[in-house]
Amino acid sequence: MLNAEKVEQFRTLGYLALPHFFTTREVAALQAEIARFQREGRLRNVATDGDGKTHSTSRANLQLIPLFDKSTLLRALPFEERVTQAVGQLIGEPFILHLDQMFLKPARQGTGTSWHQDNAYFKIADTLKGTAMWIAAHDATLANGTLSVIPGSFKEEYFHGRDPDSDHHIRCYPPEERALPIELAAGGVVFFCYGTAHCTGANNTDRQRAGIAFHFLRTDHIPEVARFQRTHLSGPEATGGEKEYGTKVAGTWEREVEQVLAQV
Ligand SMILES: O=C(O)CCC(=O)C(=O)O
Repeated sequence: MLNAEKVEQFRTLGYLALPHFFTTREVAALQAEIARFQREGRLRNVATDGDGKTHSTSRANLQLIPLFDKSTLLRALPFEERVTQAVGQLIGEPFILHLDQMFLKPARQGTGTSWHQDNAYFKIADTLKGTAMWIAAHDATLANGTLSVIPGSFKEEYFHGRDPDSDHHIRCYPPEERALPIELAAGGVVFFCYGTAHCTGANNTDRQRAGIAFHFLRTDHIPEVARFQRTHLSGPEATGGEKEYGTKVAGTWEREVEQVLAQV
């Protein structure tokens, strides 16, 4: 359970960092799945050379979206009680899993995801009713381009245009002097609401770094037009994944972790 102070921080500043949210074993399982995705050639470089079209050969921002259909481990993660409890406290119940994705920054060549507010995509009425949970799958530092947020920026709406450094993203130019980089050991998470401006930076180190992001949205804020996933995680429509995936997913996280680790 999050204490009142933490919930209050999310509501007033639009973000909350929780170090050591996942255990060392859980992190090892996440890293093993990332390695499998890489072996299977599933990641796609979305970085472009300044025209929003030409894929860069010198810089890489490797994206994989969605995740639920490629990994039973990652499909189980958002159902985990630690996650649903925290999300419920931060944005209120009931809520859905809105989308899941991963960004990997290769050593030296890794480039960041530019500044944006997720609500520039989702356009929900109250940006505190949706949150990302960004997981540091590896130690995330200033040197390898960890996540930065602009505290309080959910109260402002920045203009977004096409990002010339990505083949499909949009970006904004917020007041960067207010940026707060968040360094976290692997397994730490940052919750940030749909209005919080955020970005990641270049990876200037000799080791790759990945972030895995799940987005959660209160059901009373689901947009009219059907977009992305809609897996009910709490409330009367939640079936533990049976309705969406045809099998009970809730409660399988620990087993999934052990299964992945047994194969390493
Ligand atoms: O990890 C990244 O590079 C960007 C993540 C992000 O922008 C998001 O989850 O909304």
